[in-house]
Amino acid sequence: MSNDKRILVFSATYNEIENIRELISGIQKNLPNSSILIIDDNSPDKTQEVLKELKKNNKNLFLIEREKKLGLDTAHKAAFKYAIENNFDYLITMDADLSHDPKELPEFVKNLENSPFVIGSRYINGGKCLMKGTRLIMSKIGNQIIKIVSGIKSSEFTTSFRGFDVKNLKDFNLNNVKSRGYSFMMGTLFELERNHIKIKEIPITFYDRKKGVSKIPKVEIFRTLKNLFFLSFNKRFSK
Ligand SMILES: Nc1nc2c(ncn2[C@@H]2O[C@H](COP(=O)(O)OP(=O)(O)OP(=O)(O)O)[C@@H](O)[C@H]2O)c(=O)[nH]1
Ligand SMILES: [Mg+2]
Repeated sequence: MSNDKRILVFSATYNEIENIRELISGIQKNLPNSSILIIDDNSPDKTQEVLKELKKNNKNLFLIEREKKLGLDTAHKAAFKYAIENNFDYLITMDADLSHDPKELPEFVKNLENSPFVIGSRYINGGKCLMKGTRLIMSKIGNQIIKIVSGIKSSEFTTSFRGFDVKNLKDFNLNNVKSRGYSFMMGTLFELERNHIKIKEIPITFYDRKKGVSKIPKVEIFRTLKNLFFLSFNKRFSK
């Protein structure tokens, strides 16, 4: 693995006090030379206080505190901007609830050496989704529907475990993705496709959250469907 790249690992947090220490130590263990950025939206459980304490002994841990819950999409956009402005080469994003395993971070780095965009995929060979019951079925079918309707060559659209070779993405900018909330993850792939950037899938294992509660409202599923048809329509007619 090349050590000359400046790597930023990003996670958004909202009430992740039970997971944050393990996340930070996992990232540091698996990518010791990386920097870490956390954007916290004034978590009522005081996740940010734990981060401030950890920062004292970690010069490569950075924290942006926003005053209220402003959503996952704006957090990811802010991280992309931060990576550009602070001259990072690679940006790798992941959830803070330990659904994404920091052990897989080196695979992202390895793949970013040849691909400008890498997505951790549960639905290609070697990938696993350890969700249960209806959640698993919804996720599987959802990603399959997006694949068919969009015509984009990827089996995964909705995970945030992704890597960007920030300096080699040509005109692509995450801040141009218009879809909000959950659909933002899917919208990113439409924007990549629009810029003719190859989507590289690597297998990941997705673990169901063990601690804390999910923050994504279920209504997001319907918003994603609506946006899927809107984006696919646009894609066809802008050709
Ligand atoms: N800063 C910030 N972080 C958020 C916000 N909403 C969610 N997050 C974080 O984004 C990540 C994903 O949110 P989750 O609630 O785990 O959503 P999910 O993974 O789709 O849902 P589960 O599978 O049920 O966990 C977690 O690290 C959350 O703490 C938000 O509005 N602001
Ligand atoms: Mg989660």
